Amino acid sequence: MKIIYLLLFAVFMSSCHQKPAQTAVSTIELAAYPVFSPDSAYTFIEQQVAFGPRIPNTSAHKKCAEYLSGTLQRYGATVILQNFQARAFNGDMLNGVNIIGSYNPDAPKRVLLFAHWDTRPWSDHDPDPSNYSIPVLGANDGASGVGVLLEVARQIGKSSPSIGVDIIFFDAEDYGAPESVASDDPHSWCLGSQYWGRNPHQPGYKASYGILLDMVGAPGATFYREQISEYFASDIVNKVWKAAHTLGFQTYFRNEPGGSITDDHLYVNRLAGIPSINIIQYNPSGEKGFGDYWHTTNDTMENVDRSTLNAVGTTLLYILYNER
Ligand code: AHN
Ligand code: ZN
Repeated sequence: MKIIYLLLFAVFMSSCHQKPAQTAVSTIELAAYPVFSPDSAYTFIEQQVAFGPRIPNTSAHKKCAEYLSGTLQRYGATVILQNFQARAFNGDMLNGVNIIGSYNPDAPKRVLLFAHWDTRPWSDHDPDPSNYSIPVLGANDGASGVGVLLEVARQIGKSSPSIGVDIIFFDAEDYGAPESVASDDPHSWCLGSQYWGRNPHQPGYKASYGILLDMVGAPGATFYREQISEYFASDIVNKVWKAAHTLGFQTYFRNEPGGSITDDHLYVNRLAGIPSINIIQYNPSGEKGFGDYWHTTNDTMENVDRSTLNAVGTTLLYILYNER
């Protein structure tokens, strides 16, 4: 009886849901999961970039925050805005906002998905040094992770997985000290996640695990097993890379060690104690580890690829809808 129901469910859902080619027996074990739309994710990235650079204390930043919280709300999330102030390495006082959207708020088992939404005020890795003072547009560095998560939110809003999901867009990740600054402090980055780690939006907030997306939009991006992720949450790295390979995305997800990258997941691990990983474009043997356009004036829409967005987004949906 139960089996028949599940098989009928599978046939019924097949019009709008993906299912891997499987036998009837494993059909019963694998949940249907929504089809990720890379076009939709791409549009969410375009809409962020259209505001211009999203630098704390600017009007584009404020408008984009409203766009992000409004979009999460429109897709059925319960939204909390966490305003904070943080002092940057150069003395600037930043007015930041972490944007938090929750689904199934009462479900005990939760997965946390996160990305940074701010963009870097300086193109300090531009090949032309005279571009240093130009802000990064952040199509890849910032908007891509958020765009994939907005599309995940849109899908959850239509039909939720059985677990709870929290999505956090962290602010002030990319205001860190350039390498040229003597006090090149790793803690000068990730100010929003550091604030949230010390002041969670709910006291004692916990999730089973967390996944950070950072720079998930470049054509031909490679995601290696990042070392901070490996240290705190190797089982989650295994789970995600195994899912990606099952889905055929092994050209993106490389089963080899990557670099150790200070990023928002470090503080979610250390301060909030939630085992978290980073899916980040970083090639440990490449001359430019984060890609040619990282922290340059060329981090623009022309260098965002729907296939990369699709590999990451489809992998996330597959994982969320197979959790019990
Ligand atoms: C450092 O460069 C120390 N971490 C990289 C974090 C980052 C910056 N992600 C995007 N932009
Ligand atoms: Zn950056």
